[in-house]
Amino acid sequence: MTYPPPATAPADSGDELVSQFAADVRRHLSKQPRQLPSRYLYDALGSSLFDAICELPWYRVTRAEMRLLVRFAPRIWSAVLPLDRLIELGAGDGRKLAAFLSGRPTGLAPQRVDLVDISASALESAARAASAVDRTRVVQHHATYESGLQAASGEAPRGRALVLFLGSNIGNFDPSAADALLGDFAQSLRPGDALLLGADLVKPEGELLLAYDDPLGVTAAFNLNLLVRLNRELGADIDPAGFEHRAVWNERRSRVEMHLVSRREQELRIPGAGIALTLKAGETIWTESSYKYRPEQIRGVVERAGFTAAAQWQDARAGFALTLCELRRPH
Ligand code: AVJ
Repeated sequence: MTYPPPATAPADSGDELVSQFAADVRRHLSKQPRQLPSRYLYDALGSSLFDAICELPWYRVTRAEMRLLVRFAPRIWSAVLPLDRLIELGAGDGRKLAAFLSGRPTGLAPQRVDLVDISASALESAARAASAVDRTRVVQHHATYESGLQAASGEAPRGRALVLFLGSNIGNFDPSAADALLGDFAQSLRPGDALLLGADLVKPEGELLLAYDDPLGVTAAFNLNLLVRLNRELGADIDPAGFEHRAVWNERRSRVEMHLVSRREQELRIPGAGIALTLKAGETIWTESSYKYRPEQIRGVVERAGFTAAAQWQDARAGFALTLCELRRPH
């Protein structure tokens, strides 16, 4: 059941991102199957839990990408120099940015680093990592990828820019949304600008399930925390113990899905979003998709958006690829 939003907005609705949260929760929880957008997993606790996930032996994305960045940073820098702007979308804790920056030729630094993240706590730590670079101005954008990139790329200096879109963050977008997102990047950039894209590759199901349903339960906590956030920010009263974390490999769609499974029939009242709904026992809320790519599919998605894939490096052990792209001239 859906009824109009409350006349009195939630306490912290001065923040535009909070009312966006309410609107998204209302819309996505009313869908069938029920959903919640994965970007809301990253409140302060969610960001910390994600950082913990990156330390788990079963979640190899971050370490694989780090190895590639350390190894190939000098080559990437020499391909993109001279560079005025470095823009990172979804900067996270800033460790990858720091590794990439420390691989640059001595004495050379972009004039400006722009960090875009929907997590305020992640932005703070990424900004600390970037501030170690002398004479570089660090600008933070507490925003979504698209609006953050648009804000960042509109500002001076406007020489060549490199966008970092790492961590397989692209995996959260379904194929048409990934095309639209990269098309959006192309719109905000200019010919000659570069994009470094990190994407997790298809691998055996057993490995994928351990990565998304780890034996320590950290990923379960990360997923269940979304319910805790509904309680805190939208005045809900949900018992997280009434739900179970579930990860499934959807082979046909090439994605790992995370779901929250209701352990019993229960009513969810979310006053800040103006909704109340009844979940059946076993009914799920779909909270995330992590698409896994084949190397040639990565090249396909960037090429369709107007980029040329100039180089691709793979970590065969963990199944991860970094692809360096350049925006083509329109013809
Ligand atoms: C940060 C979106 C790339 O999908 O692998 C980790 C998030 N979810 N474990 C991913 C995540 C569950 C992660 N991304």
